[in-house]
Amino acid sequence: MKKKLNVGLIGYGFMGRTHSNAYCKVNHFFDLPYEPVLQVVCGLEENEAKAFAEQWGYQSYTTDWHKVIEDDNVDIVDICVPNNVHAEIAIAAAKAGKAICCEKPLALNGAQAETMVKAVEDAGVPNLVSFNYRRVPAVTLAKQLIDKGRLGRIFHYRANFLQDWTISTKVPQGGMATWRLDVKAAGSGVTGDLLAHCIDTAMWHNGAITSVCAMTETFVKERMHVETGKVEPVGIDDACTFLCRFDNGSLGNFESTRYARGHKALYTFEINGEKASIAWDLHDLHRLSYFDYSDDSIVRGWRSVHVTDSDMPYMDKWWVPGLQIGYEHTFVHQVADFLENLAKDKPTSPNFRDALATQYVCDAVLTSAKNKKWETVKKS
Ligand code: SOE
Repeated sequence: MKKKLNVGLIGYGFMGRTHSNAYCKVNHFFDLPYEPVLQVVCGLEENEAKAFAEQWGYQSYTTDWHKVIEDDNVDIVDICVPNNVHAEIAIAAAKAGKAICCEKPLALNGAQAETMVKAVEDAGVPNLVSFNYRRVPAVTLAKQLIDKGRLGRIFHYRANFLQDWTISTKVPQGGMATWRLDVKAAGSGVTGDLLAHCIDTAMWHNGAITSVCAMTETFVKERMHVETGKVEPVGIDDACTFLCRFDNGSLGNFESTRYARGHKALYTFEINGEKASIAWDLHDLHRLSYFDYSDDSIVRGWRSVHVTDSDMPYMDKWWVPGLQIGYEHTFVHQVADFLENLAKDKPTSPNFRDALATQYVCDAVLTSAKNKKWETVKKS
Protein backbone atom coordinates (compact mmCIF):
# COMPACT_ATOMS: atom_id res chain seq x y z
CA MET A 1 0.00 0.00 0.00
CA LYS A 2 1.32 3.42 -0.91
CA LYS A 3 1.27 6.03 1.83
CA LYS A 4 -1.15 8.81 1.01
CA LEU A 5 0.14 12.39 1.07
CA ASN A 6 -2.55 15.03 1.19
CA VAL A 7 -2.03 18.10 -0.94
CA GLY A 8 -3.33 21.57 -0.09
CA LEU A 9 -3.12 23.72 -3.21
CA ILE A 10 -3.18 27.49 -2.77
CA GLY A 11 -3.97 29.24 -6.05
CA TYR A 12 -6.06 27.80 -8.86
CA GLY A 13 -4.70 29.73 -11.85
CA PHE A 14 -2.56 28.43 -14.70
CA MET A 15 0.10 27.07 -12.32
CA GLY A 16 -2.52 25.51 -10.03
CA ARG A 17 -3.65 23.50 -13.06
CA THR A 18 -0.15 22.36 -14.02
CA HIS A 19 0.55 21.18 -10.46
CA SER A 20 -2.86 19.49 -10.02
CA ASN A 21 -2.42 17.66 -13.31
CA ALA A 22 0.97 16.43 -12.12
CA TYR A 23 -0.41 15.10 -8.82
CA CYS A 24 -3.18 13.30 -10.74
CA LYS A 25 -0.83 11.64 -13.22
CA VAL A 26 2.34 10.88 -11.31
CA ASN A 27 1.34 7.49 -9.88
CA HIS A 28 0.18 6.24 -13.26
CA PHE A 29 3.69 6.51 -14.63
CA PHE A 30 6.15 6.48 -11.71
CA ASP A 31 6.48 3.73 -9.14
CA LEU A 32 6.60 5.78 -5.94
CA PRO A 33 6.17 5.03 -2.25
CA TYR A 34 3.65 7.86 -1.95
CA GLU A 35 0.32 8.66 -3.53
CA PRO A 36 -0.69 12.34 -3.58
CA VAL A 37 -4.32 12.97 -2.67
CA LEU A 38 -5.99 16.22 -3.72
CA GLN A 39 -7.26 17.28 -0.30
CA VAL A 40 -8.12 20.97 -0.51
CA VAL A 41 -7.83 23.84 -2.97
CA CYS A 42 -7.80 27.46 -1.88
CA GLY A 43 -8.48 30.55 -3.98
CA LEU A 44 -9.94 34.02 -3.71
CA GLU A 45 -13.29 33.47 -5.45
CA GLU A 46 -15.52 30.89 -3.77
CA ASN A 47 -17.37 29.88 -6.97
CA GLU A 48 -14.14 29.41 -8.84
CA ALA A 49 -12.52 27.46 -6.01
CA LYS A 50 -15.57 25.18 -5.90
CA ALA A 51 -15.56 24.70 -9.67
CA PHE A 52 -11.81 23.97 -9.62
CA ALA A 53 -12.28 21.43 -6.80
CA GLU A 54 -15.00 19.66 -8.80
CA GLN A 55 -13.06 19.70 -12.05
CA TRP A 56 -9.81 18.34 -10.60
CA GLY A 57 -11.22 16.14 -7.82
CA TYR A 58 -10.18 18.11 -4.72
CA GLN A 59 -12.11 16.87 -1.69
CA SER A 60 -12.83 20.37 -0.41
CA TYR A 61 -12.21 24.04 -1.12
CA THR A 62 -11.73 27.22 0.86
CA THR A 63 -11.08 30.93 0.30
CA ASP A 64 -8.83 31.25 3.37
CA TRP A 65 -5.28 29.93 2.96
CA HIS A 66 -4.77 29.83 6.75
CA LYS A 67 -7.27 26.96 6.84
CA VAL A 68 -5.02 24.94 4.51
CA ILE A 69 -2.04 25.49 6.81
CA GLU A 70 -4.05 24.71 9.95
CA ASP A 71 -5.48 21.52 8.45
CA ASP A 72 -3.78 18.57 10.17
CA ASN A 73 -4.68 16.39 7.20
CA VAL A 74 -2.58 18.44 4.78
CA ASP A 75 0.96 17.10 4.27
CA ILE A 76 2.14 19.20 1.30
CA VAL A 77 1.33 22.89 0.87
CA ASP A 78 1.60 23.83 -2.79
CA ILE A 79 1.90 27.58 -3.39
CA CYS A 80 0.67 28.80 -6.80
CA VAL A 81 -0.32 32.38 -5.96
CA PRO A 82 1.26 35.68 -7.07
CA ASN A 83 4.82 36.25 -5.89
CA ASN A 84 3.99 38.81 -3.20
CA VAL A 85 2.08 36.20 -1.16
CA HIS A 86 4.65 33.39 -1.36
CA ALA A 87 6.63 34.41 1.73
CA GLU A 88 3.76 34.74 4.18
CA ILE A 89 2.25 31.40 3.19
CA ALA A 90 5.54 29.52 2.97
CA ILE A 91 6.73 30.74 6.37
CA ALA A 92 3.40 29.76 8.00
CA ALA A 93 3.49 26.37 6.25
CA ALA A 94 7.06 25.75 7.45
CA LYS A 95 6.10 26.61 11.03
CA ALA A 96 3.21 24.14 10.74
CA GLY A 97 5.68 21.44 9.67
CA LYS A 98 4.35 21.00 6.13
CA ALA A 99 6.35 19.96 3.10
CA ILE A 100 6.27 22.88 0.63
CA CYS A 101 6.26 23.23 -3.12
CA CYS A 102 6.42 26.89 -4.15
CA GLU A 103 6.06 28.44 -7.60
CA LYS A 104 8.90 30.53 -8.99
CA PRO A 105 10.38 33.03 -8.42
CA LEU A 106 10.66 32.18 -4.73
CA ALA A 107 10.06 35.75 -3.53
CA LEU A 108 9.86 39.41 -4.47
CA ASN A 109 13.58 39.84 -3.78
CA GLY A 110 16.59 38.30 -2.09
CA ALA A 111 15.90 39.77 1.36
CA GLN A 112 12.43 38.25 1.40
CA ALA A 113 13.73 34.93 0.04
CA GLU A 114 16.25 34.80 2.92
CA THR A 115 13.40 34.82 5.47
CA MET A 116 11.80 31.90 3.61
CA VAL A 117 15.02 29.90 3.52
CA LYS A 118 15.46 30.48 7.25
CA ALA A 119 11.89 29.33 7.94
CA VAL A 120 12.19 26.03 6.04
CA GLU A 121 15.69 25.31 7.34
CA ASP A 122 14.74 26.09 10.97
CA ALA A 123 11.66 23.88 10.67
CA GLY A 124 13.54 21.17 8.75
CA VAL A 125 10.68 20.76 6.27
CA PRO A 126 11.13 19.44 2.71
CA ASN A 127 10.98 22.29 0.20
CA LEU A 128 11.02 22.67 -3.55
CA VAL A 129 10.73 25.57 -5.99
CA SER A 130 9.00 24.94 -9.29
CA PHE A 131 11.65 25.76 -11.87
CA ASN A 132 10.09 23.12 -14.08
CA TYR A 133 12.28 23.45 -17.19
CA ARG A 134 15.14 21.63 -15.48
CA ARG A 135 12.98 18.56 -15.84
CA VAL A 136 12.52 18.64 -19.59
CA PRO A 137 14.35 15.39 -20.50
CA ALA A 138 16.55 17.17 -23.07
CA VAL A 139 17.53 19.82 -20.49
CA THR A 140 18.36 17.12 -17.95
CA LEU A 141 20.34 15.30 -20.65
CA ALA A 142 22.33 18.49 -21.24
CA LYS A 143 23.21 18.52 -17.54
CA GLN A 144 24.33 14.88 -17.71
CA LEU A 145 26.55 15.54 -20.73
CA ILE A 146 28.16 18.54 -19.02
CA ASP A 147 28.73 16.55 -15.81
CA LYS A 148 30.33 13.74 -17.80
CA GLY A 149 32.80 16.28 -19.21
CA ARG A 150 31.56 15.88 -22.81
CA LEU A 151 31.80 19.66 -23.38
CA GLY A 152 35.14 20.05 -21.62
CA ARG A 153 35.91 23.55 -20.44
CA ILE A 154 32.88 25.80 -20.95
CA PHE A 155 33.42 29.19 -22.58
CA HIS A 156 29.93 30.55 -23.27
CA TYR A 157 26.39 30.16 -21.90
CA ARG A 158 23.67 32.13 -23.65
CA ALA A 159 19.95 31.98 -23.04
CA ASN A 160 16.83 33.80 -24.23
CA PHE A 161 13.23 33.77 -23.10
CA LEU A 162 11.07 35.67 -25.58
CA GLN A 163 7.34 36.39 -25.49
CA ASP A 164 5.02 38.94 -27.13
CA TRP A 165 1.84 39.03 -25.05
CA THR A 166 2.14 42.52 -23.52
CA ILE A 167 2.82 44.59 -26.64
CA SER A 168 -0.70 46.03 -26.70
CA THR A 169 -1.09 49.09 -24.47
CA LYS A 170 -4.60 47.83 -23.72
CA VAL A 171 -3.34 44.89 -21.66
CA PRO A 172 -4.04 45.97 -18.06
CA GLN A 173 -1.93 45.40 -14.94
CA GLY A 174 -2.99 43.74 -11.69
CA GLY A 175 -5.86 41.37 -10.96
CA MET A 176 -6.04 37.61 -11.37
CA ALA A 177 -4.97 37.39 -15.03
CA THR A 178 -2.38 40.17 -15.29
CA TRP A 179 -0.76 40.35 -11.85
CA ARG A 180 2.59 39.62 -13.58
CA LEU A 181 2.50 43.22 -14.88
CA ASP A 182 1.91 44.73 -11.43
CA VAL A 183 5.21 45.34 -9.65
CA LYS A 184 3.58 45.09 -6.21
CA ALA A 185 2.41 41.54 -6.94
CA ALA A 186 5.27 40.34 -9.13
CA GLY A 187 8.32 42.13 -7.69
CA SER A 188 9.77 42.55 -11.18
CA GLY A 189 8.84 41.87 -14.80
CA VAL A 190 10.65 39.53 -17.16
CA THR A 191 13.65 39.33 -14.82
CA GLY A 192 11.79 37.42 -12.09
CA ASP A 193 9.22 35.78 -14.31
CA LEU A 194 11.27 34.54 -17.28
CA LEU A 195 14.98 35.15 -16.76
CA ALA A 196 14.72 33.42 -13.37
CA HIS A 197 14.02 30.19 -15.31
CA CYS A 198 17.09 30.76 -17.51
CA ILE A 199 19.27 31.65 -14.51
CA ASP A 200 18.15 28.59 -12.54
CA THR A 201 18.92 26.25 -15.43
CA ALA A 202 22.19 28.03 -16.23
CA MET A 203 23.53 27.80 -12.68
CA TRP A 204 22.48 24.15 -12.52
CA HIS A 205 24.35 23.45 -15.76
CA ASN A 206 27.31 25.76 -15.36
CA GLY A 207 27.73 26.80 -11.70
CA ALA A 208 27.40 30.12 -9.90
CA ILE A 209 27.05 33.50 -11.60
CA THR A 210 29.38 35.95 -9.88
CA SER A 211 28.82 39.33 -11.56
CA VAL A 212 26.34 40.91 -13.98
CA CYS A 213 25.89 43.95 -16.18
CA ALA A 214 22.30 44.59 -17.25
CA MET A 215 19.92 46.91 -19.03
CA THR A 216 16.14 46.91 -18.71
CA GLU A 217 13.35 48.82 -20.40
CA THR A 218 9.69 49.44 -19.72
CA PHE A 219 8.19 50.09 -23.16
CA VAL A 220 4.66 50.80 -21.98
CA LYS A 221 4.93 53.23 -19.10
CA GLU A 222 1.29 53.33 -17.94
CA ARG A 223 -1.47 50.75 -17.89
CA MET A 224 -4.96 50.49 -16.50
CA HIS A 225 -4.89 48.79 -13.08
CA VAL A 226 -7.58 46.13 -12.78
CA GLU A 227 -8.07 46.70 -9.03
CA THR A 228 -8.19 50.52 -8.94
CA GLY A 229 -9.70 51.05 -12.41
CA LYS A 230 -7.16 53.88 -12.90
CA VAL A 231 -4.30 54.29 -15.35
CA GLU A 232 -1.18 53.86 -13.23
CA PRO A 233 2.59 53.86 -13.84
CA VAL A 234 4.06 50.48 -14.78
CA GLY A 235 6.82 49.41 -12.36
CA ILE A 236 8.03 46.23 -14.01
CA ASP A 237 10.78 45.64 -16.55
CA ASP A 238 9.26 44.70 -19.94
CA ALA A 239 12.62 43.61 -21.31
CA CYS A 240 15.99 42.78 -19.80
CA THR A 241 19.34 41.90 -21.29
CA PHE A 242 22.40 41.08 -19.24
CA LEU A 243 25.96 39.91 -19.52
CA CYS A 244 27.54 37.92 -16.74
CA ARG A 245 30.57 36.02 -15.55
CA PHE A 246 30.34 32.52 -14.12
CA ASP A 247 32.53 31.28 -11.31
CA ASN A 248 34.14 28.74 -13.70
CA GLY A 249 35.47 31.55 -15.92
CA SER A 250 32.84 31.28 -18.67
CA LEU A 251 30.85 34.21 -20.03
CA GLY A 252 27.05 34.49 -20.06
CA ASN A 253 24.65 36.40 -22.27
CA PHE A 254 20.94 36.47 -21.37
CA GLU A 255 17.93 38.20 -22.92
CA SER A 256 14.24 38.27 -22.09
CA THR A 257 11.34 40.33 -23.34
CA ARG A 258 7.58 40.28 -23.72
CA TYR A 259 7.93 42.42 -26.88
CA ALA A 260 9.40 39.93 -29.37
CA ARG A 261 6.53 39.89 -31.87
CA GLY A 262 5.97 36.34 -33.08
CA HIS A 263 7.44 34.55 -30.06
CA LYS A 264 5.08 33.04 -27.47
CA ALA A 265 7.46 31.27 -25.12
CA LEU A 266 10.75 30.89 -26.93
CA TYR A 267 13.12 29.72 -24.24
CA THR A 268 16.44 28.74 -25.84
CA PHE A 269 19.96 28.16 -24.59
CA GLU A 270 23.30 27.36 -26.18
CA ILE A 271 26.42 26.26 -24.37
CA ASN A 272 29.82 26.28 -26.09
CA GLY A 273 32.61 24.15 -24.68
CA GLU A 274 36.10 23.22 -25.70
CA LYS A 275 35.06 19.78 -26.98
CA ALA A 276 31.38 20.19 -27.82
CA SER A 277 28.39 22.52 -27.91
CA ILE A 278 24.77 22.02 -26.91
CA ALA A 279 21.65 23.94 -27.93
CA TRP A 280 18.01 23.59 -26.88
CA ASP A 281 14.73 25.24 -27.81
CA LEU A 282 11.49 25.03 -25.80
CA HIS A 283 9.41 25.09 -29.00
CA ASP A 284 11.12 21.83 -29.98
CA LEU A 285 11.65 20.63 -26.45
CA HIS A 286 12.17 16.93 -27.10
CA ARG A 287 15.29 17.60 -29.18
CA LEU A 288 18.82 18.42 -28.03
CA SER A 289 21.23 19.82 -30.59
CA TYR A 290 24.75 18.56 -30.08
CA PHE A 291 28.01 19.26 -31.88
CA ASP A 292 30.96 17.07 -31.00
CA TYR A 293 34.38 18.17 -32.25
CA SER A 294 35.76 14.63 -31.75
CA ASP A 295 33.54 13.31 -34.57
CA ASP A 296 35.31 12.29 -37.76
CA SER A 297 35.76 15.59 -39.66
CA ILE A 298 33.97 14.41 -42.82
CA VAL A 299 30.72 13.78 -40.90
CA ARG A 300 31.19 16.39 -38.19
CA GLY A 301 28.20 18.67 -37.72
CA TRP A 302 25.29 19.54 -35.47
CA ARG A 303 23.14 16.53 -34.66
CA SER A 304 19.60 16.72 -33.48
CA VAL A 305 19.10 14.14 -30.76
CA HIS A 306 15.48 13.03 -30.37
CA VAL A 307 15.28 12.62 -26.61
CA THR A 308 12.72 9.83 -26.43
CA ASP A 309 14.75 6.65 -25.87
CA SER A 310 14.33 4.78 -22.60
CA ASP A 311 17.96 5.35 -21.56
CA MET A 312 17.36 9.11 -21.65
CA PRO A 313 16.24 11.07 -18.55
CA TYR A 314 12.68 10.21 -17.41
CA MET A 315 11.81 8.62 -20.77
CA ASP A 316 11.63 5.02 -19.50
CA LYS A 317 8.50 6.13 -17.60
CA TRP A 318 6.55 7.23 -20.68
CA TRP A 319 5.79 5.77 -24.10
CA VAL A 320 7.99 3.79 -26.47
CA PRO A 321 11.10 5.23 -28.17
CA GLY A 322 10.28 7.88 -30.76
CA LEU A 323 7.11 9.10 -29.06
CA GLN A 324 7.35 12.49 -27.41
CA ILE A 325 6.25 14.14 -24.21
CA GLY A 326 5.81 17.87 -23.56
CA TYR A 327 5.43 20.79 -21.16
CA GLU A 328 2.99 19.26 -18.68
CA HIS A 329 5.34 16.32 -18.07
CA THR A 330 7.99 18.56 -16.52
CA PHE A 331 5.63 19.09 -13.59
CA VAL A 332 4.98 15.35 -13.31
CA HIS A 333 8.74 14.79 -13.15
CA GLN A 334 9.04 17.48 -10.49
CA VAL A 335 6.42 15.81 -8.28
CA ALA A 336 7.93 12.36 -8.91
CA ASP A 337 11.39 13.54 -7.83
CA PHE A 338 9.95 15.35 -4.80
CA LEU A 339 8.00 12.30 -3.60
CA GLU A 340 10.86 9.90 -4.22
CA ASN A 341 13.25 12.10 -2.26
CA LEU A 342 10.70 12.60 0.53
CA ALA A 343 10.65 8.84 1.05
CA LYS A 344 14.47 8.79 1.22
CA ASP A 345 14.59 11.88 3.42
CA LYS A 346 16.67 13.61 0.74
CA PRO A 347 16.36 17.21 -0.47
CA THR A 348 15.05 17.94 -3.97
CA SER A 349 16.68 20.56 -6.16
CA PRO A 350 15.98 23.37 -6.72
CA ASN A 351 15.08 23.91 -3.07
CA PHE A 352 14.53 27.28 -1.38
CA ARG A 353 18.27 27.78 -0.92
CA ASP A 354 18.95 27.12 -4.60
CA ALA A 355 16.18 29.55 -5.52
CA LEU A 356 17.72 32.15 -3.19
CA ALA A 357 20.85 32.05 -5.35
CA THR A 358 18.69 32.75 -8.42
CA GLN A 359 16.96 35.56 -6.55
CA TYR A 360 20.35 37.14 -5.75
CA VAL A 361 21.24 37.11 -9.46
CA CYS A 362 17.88 38.74 -10.30
CA ASP A 363 18.50 41.40 -7.62
CA ALA A 364 21.97 42.12 -9.00
CA VAL A 365 20.58 42.33 -12.56
CA LEU A 366 17.94 44.89 -11.54
CA THR A 367 20.45 46.91 -9.48
CA SER A 368 22.95 46.89 -12.33
CA ALA A 369 20.33 48.13 -14.80
CA LYS A 370 19.37 50.91 -12.38
CA ASN A 371 22.94 51.97 -11.58
CA LYS A 372 24.26 51.37 -15.11
CA LYS A 373 27.28 49.44 -13.86
CA TRP A 374 28.55 45.93 -13.16
CA GLU A 375 27.26 44.39 -9.91
CA THR A 376 28.71 41.55 -7.84
CA VAL A 377 26.16 38.82 -7.03
CA LYS A 378 25.66 38.06 -3.35
CA LYS A 379 26.70 34.50 -2.39
CA SER A 380 23.94 32.27 -1.02
C1 SOE B 1 4.55 34.00 -18.16
O1 SOE B 1 3.83 34.18 -19.32
C2 SOE B 1 4.82 32.52 -17.94
O2 SOE B 1 3.62 31.86 -17.74
C3 SOE B 1 5.72 32.31 -16.72
O3 SOE B 1 5.13 32.81 -15.55
C4 SOE B 1 6.08 30.85 -16.60
O4 SOE B 1 6.95 30.65 -15.52
C5 SOE B 1 6.74 30.40 -17.91
O5 SOE B 1 7.06 29.05 -17.81
C6 SOE B 1 5.85 30.64 -19.08
O6 SOE B 1 5.47 32.00 -19.09
